[in-house]
Amino acid sequence: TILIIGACGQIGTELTAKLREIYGIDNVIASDIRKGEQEVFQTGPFEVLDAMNLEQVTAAVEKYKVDEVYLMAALLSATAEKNPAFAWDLNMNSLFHVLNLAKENKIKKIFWPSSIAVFGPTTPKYNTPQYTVMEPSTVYGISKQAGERWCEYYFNKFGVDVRSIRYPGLISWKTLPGGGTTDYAVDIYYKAIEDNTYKCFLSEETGLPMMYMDDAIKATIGIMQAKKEDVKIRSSYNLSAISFTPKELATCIAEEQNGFTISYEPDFRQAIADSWPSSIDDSEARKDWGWSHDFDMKKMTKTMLENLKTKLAEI
Ligand code: VAH
Repeated sequence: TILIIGACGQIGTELTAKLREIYGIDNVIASDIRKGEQEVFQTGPFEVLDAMNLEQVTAAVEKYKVDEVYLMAALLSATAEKNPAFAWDLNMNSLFHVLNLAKENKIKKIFWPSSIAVFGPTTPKYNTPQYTVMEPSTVYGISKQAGERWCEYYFNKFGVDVRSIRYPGLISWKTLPGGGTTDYAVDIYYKAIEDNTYKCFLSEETGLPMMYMDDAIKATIGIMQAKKEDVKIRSSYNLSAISFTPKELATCIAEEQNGFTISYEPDFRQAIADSWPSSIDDSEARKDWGWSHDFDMKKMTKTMLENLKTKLAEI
């Protein structure tokens, strides 16, 4: 069976649905610090557990005879800046618990998400390579860089089969994101439908690597289904799909949404965004385990607006 820790988050919600589609509802156990209201959690096994509590995680692994764990619980970049100590504790202790369960052969395989946040202001900003200078300047980025080092260490020293990808900013309509810097690219679609205008908390030329959620879910399951020997990088793979600035995204939305306008009021998240790359080279993932993305900015924009119009009409 599969256990998803942090199942109620922006990625976890869609990951739960997709994994249950593939492996069957009863083979995919959702868990989070509290039960989510979304439809996907009303059917199928759900465990309320604290990802930092080893006893609770171990109990769930034993109760459901878990083989694979997707550890999706974490504080993201903006929130982590406001709670550095808690962010470090949650992001790292949850990882150690799962790595140690695998080291003790209580689970067989782990997915752990890293992020483009592992890169910092001294990293080459365009087409950032897989191997490069990484001096992350955010608490979240520091925790993800440290986590990558531990994943590679547990693979090399104890043969733990942990697999990881560096997510770019993720855009989806099913579940709101939680405390990220790239979340402007989700907010903008809601505001386009509600107000036909958006006040952006990043400046107009802030280029960032982004991806539609369906592509992120495809990559997550793709790397977990890859043959073990094909997963050659055991820190974390660069992953990329599209890169754009708020201005480019607003222009794309205005083509679908007549009269849409944007204004810019950068806040504390501007400094976080400025420390990250604008575009990523993910050729290693494409070479090693056949990664490819499906959504470009136009297709994502049409899909987001179409689905959000329906979702917001229901409220
Ligand atoms: C954040 N969406 O903004 C997350 C992600 C690359 C960005 O880590 O913190």
